[in-house]
Amino acid sequence: MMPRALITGITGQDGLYLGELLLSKGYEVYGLIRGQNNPKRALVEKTLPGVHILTGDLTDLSSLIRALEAAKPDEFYNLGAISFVAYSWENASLTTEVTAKGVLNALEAVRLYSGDEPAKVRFYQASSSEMYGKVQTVPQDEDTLLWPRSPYGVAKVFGHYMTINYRESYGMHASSGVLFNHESPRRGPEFVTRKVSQAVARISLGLQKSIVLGNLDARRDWGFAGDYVEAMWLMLQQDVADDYVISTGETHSIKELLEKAFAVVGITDWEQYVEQNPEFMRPAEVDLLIGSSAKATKALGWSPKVGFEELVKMMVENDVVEQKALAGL
Ligand code: NDP
Ligand code: GDR
Repeated sequence: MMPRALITGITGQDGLYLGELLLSKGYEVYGLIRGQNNPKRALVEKTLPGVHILTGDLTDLSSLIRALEAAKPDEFYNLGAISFVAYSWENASLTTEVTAKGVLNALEAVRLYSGDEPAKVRFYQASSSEMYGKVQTVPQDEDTLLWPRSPYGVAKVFGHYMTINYRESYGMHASSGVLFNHESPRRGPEFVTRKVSQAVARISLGLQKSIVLGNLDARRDWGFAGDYVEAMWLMLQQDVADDYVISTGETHSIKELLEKAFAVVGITDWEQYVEQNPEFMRPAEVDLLIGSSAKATKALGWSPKVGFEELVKMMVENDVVEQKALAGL
């Protein structure tokens, strides 16, 4: 029998990579899409041939139960969220409904669907390094104190502990991946890596003069999304559910990101193309993220394959091709 998986957030960066991974492993893949006429549906169907689309929303418990009844999954990957940290201050209540309470709805739907077999559906929760916020130790691992700094981070902490609580209360096979930033050519353009790779491509083609950013000193542990979805899958293949940090163990500032990205198109004096505007500064910043994935390496045999420079090169080169085509060059 083919294994079956249900993915929320399938239209997002990780949903597409995870869908590809699971299809390549012979899974029957079901994806939850929200909205009456989601513009990304065509992209999902093109990228994931054979995927089954179900409609529903994390804020609507009954839609999740119906999706479970239709998909009858062995594995449930909860990737859906309002995921843009900056937006979460402007829409804190909505972020809480989706990114926090949505996790409770997903867990509750799986619990109700599973009846007297609590571990029937293996559950993955997309937790985040944003939960560390005002970091207390370096590097951050599974035991580091959580001190979130944004409504998004607070919502993720709720989802994280609720996942642990359902595992401990009901015996569900529920795992959390505490994933550090991961990027790709599929990353949304609002996130800093893609904003930079698109701007660098356009500047090199003479289509744009400069890029306007916020804090250039923040440091992130950036990996490749394609590597990170492998870790999600590995977590659900374990006999016992657990929580794992997934990271590269390297940290780089936004300035270093700019330097490497401009270097891909042969520009070394990158400072002259960069402006700063308070509009892109956050009310509270996460200054330094660097993770330790020693537990995942030991227990799951996982380690990242793509390094920082290779990732930046992949994204800039992709955007040069994409921006050229868009501009008809
Ligand atoms: P994206 O922002 O690319 O995708 C988010 C997905 O959530 C989209 O498919 C979106 O659908 C869906 N979604 C939004 N609101 C709802 C809702 N009300 N009901 C159902 N689905 C909804 O995120 P990523 O792919 O980058 O990340 C995947 C998950 O991992 C997220 O939970 C994110 O918070 C978390 N995460 C991401 C990290 C990263 O660096 N990428 C690091 C750590 C955690 P739609 O297209 O309709 O908007
Ligand atoms: P982050 O990613 O908040 O870490 O959350 P983002 O790329 O938005 O910001 C990273 C850092 O860059 C600084 N920055 C800017 N960021 C954006 N978006 N735009 C700018 O113009 C800009 N200038 C500077 C930010 O201040 C920040 O320090 C991502 C999301 O995918 C979350 O969902 C996920 O949980 C975490 O990664 C891990």
